[in-house]
Amino acid sequence: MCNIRVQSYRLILLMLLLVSASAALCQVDTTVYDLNNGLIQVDTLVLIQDVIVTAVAAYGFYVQEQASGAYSGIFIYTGSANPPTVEIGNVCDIIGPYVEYNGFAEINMPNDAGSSITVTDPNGTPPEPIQVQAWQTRTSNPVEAEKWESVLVRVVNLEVLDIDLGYGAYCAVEFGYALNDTLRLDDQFDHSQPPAGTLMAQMIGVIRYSYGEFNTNPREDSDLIYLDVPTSKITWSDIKALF
Ligand SMILES: [Ca+2]
Ligand SMILES: [Ca+2]
Repeated sequence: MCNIRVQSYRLILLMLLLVSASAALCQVDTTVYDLNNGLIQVDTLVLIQDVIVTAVAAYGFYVQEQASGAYSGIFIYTGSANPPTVEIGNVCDIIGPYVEYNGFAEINMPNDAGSSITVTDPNGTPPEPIQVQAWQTRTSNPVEAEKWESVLVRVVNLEVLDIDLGYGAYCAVEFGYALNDTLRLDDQFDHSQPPAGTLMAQMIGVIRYSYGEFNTNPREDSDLIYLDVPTSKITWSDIKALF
C-alpha cells in the first residue's frame, strides 16, 4: 500500500517536471525585430534580451533593441494596477506573451504567470532618436509607419496648428521641405501642449498606434525644442534678456 503511494507521488512529481520543462520549451527566444516582422505567432510566450527602456508610462513602458533602427521598438504592457518600476536607460530581459492589441504590438505582463522583467544593467545609454519626416509616421502610410511603431523618433521644423484631434491629440505641420506633411502628436505622457503657431526646431517622441491612428508622444516638456519662446512660456529672465 505504502509502496503504491510512493510510486504515485513519484509519478505526480515526474508529470510536474514534464509540464514545467514543456513550458520552458514553449518560451521562444526572439528579438523585437522578428516580432515586428511577423515571424512569431501572436500569444507566443517570448523572451527578448538586452533591450533598453526609452520611455515609461503609467501602465507600461517602451523598449528598443540597442542596435535601434526600423522595427526595433515594442511596448511592454504592465497595467495601471501594476505600474512599471523600470527607468529610462535600464537594460532588461523580458519574458511574456506577445500580443497585438488592436493592431499595436505589445508584450503583455499581467496575464501570464511566466512573465518577468529582469533589469540586467541599470545604466545603459538609450539609442539616439531616429530622425524621420512626418509622412513616415502617418496612418495613411502604414507600411512605413509600422517600422517606427514604439521607436523613439525626432521630427524637425514643426509649426503647431490650431486643430484639436480629440483625446489630447493635436496637430503640427512641417516647414522647410519640398513636401511638408502634418504630424499627429498625442498625450500618453504629461507634457505642456504648445499653443497654435508655436514653432519647434525639433520634437522627440515615441510612436504609438492607438484607436486606429499612429501618434507621436513626447515624453516630457524637454522633448519639445522651441524656435521661438511661446508667449505662454515667457519668463522674467526672457524679458530681462531683451534689455
Ligand atoms: Ca505593429
Ligand atoms: Ca490621448
